[in-house]
Amino acid sequence: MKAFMGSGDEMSRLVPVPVAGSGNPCAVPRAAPGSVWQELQAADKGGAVLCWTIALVLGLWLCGPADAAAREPKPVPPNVVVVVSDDQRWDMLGAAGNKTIVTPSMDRLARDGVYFREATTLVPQCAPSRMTLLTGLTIQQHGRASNSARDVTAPAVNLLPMLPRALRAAGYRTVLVGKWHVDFSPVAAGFDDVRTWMAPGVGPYLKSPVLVRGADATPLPPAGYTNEIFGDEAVAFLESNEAAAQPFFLWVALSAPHPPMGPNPPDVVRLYAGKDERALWPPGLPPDARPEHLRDYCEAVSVADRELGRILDALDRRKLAERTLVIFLSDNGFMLGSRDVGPPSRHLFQGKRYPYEASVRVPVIVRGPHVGRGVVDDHAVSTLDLPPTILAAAGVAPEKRWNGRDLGPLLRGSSKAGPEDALIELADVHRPELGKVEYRAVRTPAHKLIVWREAQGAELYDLVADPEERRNLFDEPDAAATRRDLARRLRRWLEVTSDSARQWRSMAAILP
Ligand SMILES: [Ca+2]
Repeated sequence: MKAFMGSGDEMSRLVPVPVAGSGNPCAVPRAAPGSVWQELQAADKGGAVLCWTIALVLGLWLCGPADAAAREPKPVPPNVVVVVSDDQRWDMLGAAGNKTIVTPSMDRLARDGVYFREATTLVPQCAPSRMTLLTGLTIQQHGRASNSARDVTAPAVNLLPMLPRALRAAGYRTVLVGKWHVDFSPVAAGFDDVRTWMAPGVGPYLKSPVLVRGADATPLPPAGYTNEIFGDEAVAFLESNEAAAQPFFLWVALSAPHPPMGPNPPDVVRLYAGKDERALWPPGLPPDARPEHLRDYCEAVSVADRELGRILDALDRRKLAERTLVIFLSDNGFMLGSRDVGPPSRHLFQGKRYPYEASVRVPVIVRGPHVGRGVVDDHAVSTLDLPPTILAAAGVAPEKRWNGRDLGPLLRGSSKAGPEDALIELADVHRPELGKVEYRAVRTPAHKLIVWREAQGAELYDLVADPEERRNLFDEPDAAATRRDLARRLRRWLEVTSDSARQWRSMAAILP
């Protein structure tokens, strides 16, 4: 499948507009280094920038240079809304070709933005994945290698880069709603407006006793559907005067479709009532999988979709959509009973943690100003790329220690080149009852190389010919060139991230 990139027509619509309150003819948008504005101005010298240059010359002539400088408005950076669903597989999405799942809002976002069809999470587990989204770092860099692992040698929170903190320093109002699941307070991460949230990684879907409010985590009385309450909070913020007063970063972390997957509102339950269980199977789930609670899972995905839809509607109603970057993603996928991994306990049988497609591929969709519309992109995009992408869109220089890639040129269609491979990793070794799961993997849209720490072995898959990853090609002579290429890519990731996995015995036997 070939990527479809933004057309020239789309780019021609990307004309800088005067910022609010800039009726002054002396006013010229000022581009921050490396910002969207700067690139647009560079790319569009014959159009809007020329108009503004003429206005500037006239303005300087009319007002005088000192007056012009004094009145020069700052460009308004885009608002940023990040909506995170929880444990949503890549194929539990209409835009991914799933004809049964009801996800009109996610599909609408894909139609109006860029859908990264080959996106993967850096780390397929809730807490470390969220740490990566917040810090822009790999698991060894931020110290949260799994849900249960807290590296005591990890840097203190205030020494870690934090996306909300960087945006707050750039003048953003930073607003948290929803599931948190990391060890420190949202305030320490840089959120200055902490609304309804839940500290643990899991909680009831109805009348939850673990919802709290504010930086001091004031307990809320159990009431209503958890994800509706999160949606209510997000919409209330968007409807408030605060949302219009300054650029904002709104992080909405839904708890759906993570177990317990229900109970769900009756109108959502009706979406799948009477449908044959087999009809609910997502396209990537192999025929020999043994999914449990598939109907609940479908409902819970639609619950997440509905809250996303309410947020998109609120942006439209408040006329904020034109200047808001919306990023929708899931923190990790879900095995959903495939591969028979682990002992057949329900938790592990259903779970994530593993470096296989069901667990690591996630929906990632971006919509916003200057972003292409209806674009399906097949680059090897990672959740690790989102923090630098967001900061660059805000006109803020990304952290030097970040290894994620700015997806801005891909989003704007100004470059057809993009990430060719993605790192995938986990070190979940602190729960002996679940077995040690520790690996590094590198994935291109065509192949994946997995190196396990304990098993002294490796797996190599052709994801195009064998999307269910059933035939390990690692020892196949015909796959030698592919194996070398993937090993070279993995070595590069381990080097640039200073990963001690380079010293694993299993790794040393494989790396070039
Ligand atoms: Ca999760």
